[in-house]
Amino acid sequence: MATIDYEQKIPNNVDLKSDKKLQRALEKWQPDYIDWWRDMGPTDFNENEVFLRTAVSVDRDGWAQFEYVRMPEYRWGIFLQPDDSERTIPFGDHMGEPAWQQVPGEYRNMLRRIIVTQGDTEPASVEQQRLLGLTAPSLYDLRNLFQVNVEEGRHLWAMVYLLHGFFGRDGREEADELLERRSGNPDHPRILGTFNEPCRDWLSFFCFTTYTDRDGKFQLLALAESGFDPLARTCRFMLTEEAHHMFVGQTGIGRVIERTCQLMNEHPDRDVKELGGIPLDIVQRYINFWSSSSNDLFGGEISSNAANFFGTGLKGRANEAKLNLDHKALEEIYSMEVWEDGRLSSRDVPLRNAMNEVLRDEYVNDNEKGIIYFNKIVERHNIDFRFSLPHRRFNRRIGMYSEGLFDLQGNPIDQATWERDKNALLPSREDREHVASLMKPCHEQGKIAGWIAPPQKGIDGKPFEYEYVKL
Ligand code: BYC
Ligand code: FE
Ligand code: FE
Repeated sequence: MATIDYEQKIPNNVDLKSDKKLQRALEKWQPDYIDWWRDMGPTDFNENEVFLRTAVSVDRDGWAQFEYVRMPEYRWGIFLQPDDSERTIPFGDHMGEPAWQQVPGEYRNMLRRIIVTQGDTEPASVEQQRLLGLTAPSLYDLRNLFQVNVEEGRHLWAMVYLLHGFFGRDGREEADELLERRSGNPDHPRILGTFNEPCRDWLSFFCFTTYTDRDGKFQLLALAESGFDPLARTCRFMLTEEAHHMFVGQTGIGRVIERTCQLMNEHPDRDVKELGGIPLDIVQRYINFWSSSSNDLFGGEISSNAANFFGTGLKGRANEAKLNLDHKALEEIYSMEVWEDGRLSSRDVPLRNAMNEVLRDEYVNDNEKGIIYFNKIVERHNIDFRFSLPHRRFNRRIGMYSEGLFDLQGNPIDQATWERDKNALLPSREDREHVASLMKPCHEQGKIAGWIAPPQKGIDGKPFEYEYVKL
């Protein structure tokens, strides 16, 4: 079993103690990380004991161990999927060559940029979520928030390990900067758009963990195929943590819907808002916002960066090695609707240049499944409302569709129509104020706020009423 050495100051399964130089670099960075956590993490709960899971082994089954931990004492560390010394590069121009164990010199800058971009999102999300604990709807939810937070912290560690271990001095500088940029700070923002958006209420949190963490899932799947083996193995282990983040989001939105449906059926003649629930159309608008913003995280539809990432073997498609595909992707074309001169038309793009769109296709598919789950809930309550996923062209800031305005079905609309309809498409100020008005903490054991249904089960076989956080 690939166990993790918890005797070390930095838990790891990469035999850190025999690499003194790396150990020194990480030990120097660690106090800055803890300072950042105490400053920019869930500050008000650093002294509370939280029922958290920690990785004990990196094998598929053996990893979850639950215990009470104070967050700043969480055993952040460096865990890689055990190596497969036979692994070859599964795609691109170097396909079939042994996977790189060191940074390929000619791709160094590109690789570092990918790792920095990935790394930057992790602390950003912790910053975005840092005040949510103050308004948690239950101890169960509070604990899930903190579980997500500590794991995103560990994902930062994962990228810092790569920067320190493989990039020398500029890697160390990048690692320092990962603790210096700040979500939403106009002078020193995080790199990608969504990670600068405020996430002030729990409906936003559930949408974030559904849609933004799911971008994380697909980006990690693509990087898990990387020809740079340490990155691939790091991302494989991160993916095991990611599933829980999306569970929190998906079931969180589902529980909000569940509660609203209950209120609607109990009081058919009254306004859900007055009953302290979140109307379904507001939930839909939050979904519209976070899913469209997260669509941007896949980059432009036609991208020479994406073509280079693929050609060089640094970033593949999701599950590349397992799928029966032309792994060179040199001959194929991808047909897409392009937005040019104010109209849509069809164009064939060399597949490598369309790799962002290929990954976004998978993402959109997964998002569609989530919508089916939401609709099952409203159907079960016999309520005449159906959720839908906005078209990928809707509300974009990145890529060619950002040049136009589109409705939820992806049809072009003019500025006047957008202005007229935008409060029906995206959360309005009124929507946000209503949601904000419901954000009162419910920190009492076994209790839950009125705008959300309790979960079907608790964590690690414990009941919902369990004391998940000792306040
Ligand atoms: N916002 O060729 P283009 C996660 C920039 S989430 C701002 O179209 P490319 C997590 C782009 O950088 C997963 N800028 O895009 C989730 C480029 O800049 P330069 C994070 C953007 O490079 C929840 C320019 O626009 N991982 O783990 O093919 C909680 C033109 O770029 C954005 C990764 O992202 C944007 N949305 O693709 C915690 C994986 N999009 O060169 C964690 C690593 C693009 O003009 N990153 N730009 O300065 C990548 O693979 C690529 O950088 C991207 C962009 C897919 C993000
Ligand atoms: Fe993450
Ligand atoms: Fe995540």
